[in-house]
Amino acid sequence: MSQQVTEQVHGHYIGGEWTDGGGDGGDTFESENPATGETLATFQRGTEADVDAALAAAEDAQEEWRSLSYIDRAEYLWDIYHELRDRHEELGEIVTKECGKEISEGKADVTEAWHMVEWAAGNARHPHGDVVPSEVAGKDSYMRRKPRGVVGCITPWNFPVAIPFWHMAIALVEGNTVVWKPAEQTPWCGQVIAEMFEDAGIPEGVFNMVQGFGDAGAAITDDERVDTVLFTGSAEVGHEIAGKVGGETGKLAACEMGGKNGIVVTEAADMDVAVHSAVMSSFKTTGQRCVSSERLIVHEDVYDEFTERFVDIAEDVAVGDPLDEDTFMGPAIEADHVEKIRQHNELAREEGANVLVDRFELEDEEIPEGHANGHWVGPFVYEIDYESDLRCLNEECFGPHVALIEYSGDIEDAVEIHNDTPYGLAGAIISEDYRQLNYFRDRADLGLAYANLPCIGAEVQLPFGGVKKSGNGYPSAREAIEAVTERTAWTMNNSKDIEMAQGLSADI
Ligand code: UN1
Repeated sequence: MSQQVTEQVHGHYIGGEWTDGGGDGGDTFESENPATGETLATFQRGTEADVDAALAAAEDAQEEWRSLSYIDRAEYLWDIYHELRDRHEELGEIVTKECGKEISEGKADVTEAWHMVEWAAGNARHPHGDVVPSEVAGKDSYMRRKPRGVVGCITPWNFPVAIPFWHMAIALVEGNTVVWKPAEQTPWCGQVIAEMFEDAGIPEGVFNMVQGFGDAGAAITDDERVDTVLFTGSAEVGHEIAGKVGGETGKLAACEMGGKNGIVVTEAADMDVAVHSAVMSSFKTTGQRCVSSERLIVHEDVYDEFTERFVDIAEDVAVGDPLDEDTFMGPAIEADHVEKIRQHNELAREEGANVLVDRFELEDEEIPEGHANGHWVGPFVYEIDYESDLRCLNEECFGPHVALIEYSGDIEDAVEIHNDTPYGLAGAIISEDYRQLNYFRDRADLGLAYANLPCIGAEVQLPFGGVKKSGNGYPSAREAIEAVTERTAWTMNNSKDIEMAQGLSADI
């Protein structure tokens, strides 16, 4: 399926075949362009039976796939790498049309996807274990990896191309087979990715894609044939998944799930860097990254200057057609999400916010022609006196909703406020004082810490995950390997004698 919008109902990709989309009279759902409200395409809604068939196919394909060499498995991914690069512009536009991110972000999503594929496939030619010394001279010990088996991948709409590859490129190169459910808001991207696997000739059953909603996702994560779940999305769903794995199930999960990310601007900050970083972090992707910042914690000495400059930009920042290169913020993903953002804005007011910018409802003239049905929201900026239990400072909005908090005292005081949320994913410090930077690095509760930068835009070769409510494992890059492989400690005797470690007697 290319850029063409068709009447056809698109199916699932299971066991190397496309299901007859809609042909069996099953439920369907539509993908919508959030900037215009128009329907992009229609998809079959996955049922438990579809998930069952996909898991059966993934199980059947396991033995043959894991028997290939790493390098042979990676070859299929290299084909996809080239396709992602060759179709960069076209795919970037599809991302933008389906999830509403402005076009440079749509393209960056595709770039991030091929970076991950490059990392995972390239990794096939790197060492995959450790040689470990033994206490006994005649023994050799190695740490070897083997695939866990079937990996279930559940991915969000906000990075509809990159995040599926965070999960799947690594799971597949490591020898697992995959059942994937794309987000229900971005099935078109799911369709295109599945076509890429088909074009690459991946053996049947190795990669399976079932379209659908949370019920299809739960059918994947609950099934005992799934050995590892890789999940990126909301804390609510992530914790439900994390609660169901482990223990007797023997199932593993690596989940990454949201944040209430903070940027600390100290009295030693460069104001240009501070304002620029905060604007990028709070409003890029219309605040809909799990790493977006919703709290700006600013020292009293620079608070007025920072606030004035930040507010000026928030008043002015271009919200509009995401396909237009001059746009900074596209729409929110869907009508329900606009409502959720409205409720967060209201909550802040109820809790005593002094609202400095309220562009929640755009002026008519701000809405581009032909886009009246888009899900528009603009920046909402407020200042509030810090109190630990304010819900607006603890609950993630996932929108262009940002609190300014003035602090006095030292970096310790700023970090105390920074850490006072249930989350801990990403954050930044803006300061020219290296002691403050290092203190933040070591004491801020987060997985992705930035100095003098926005807190968005992580590169794929870094661990991506958080602490507290934000994280449970790292479903990306090197750390994801831990979730999709078993380790075998392999010890070999090079002599004819049995000699034991720990001084254990071998006499019989
Ligand atoms: C997300 O926010 O949901 O670090 C993922 C970033 C991107 C990934 C974001 N590489 O902003």
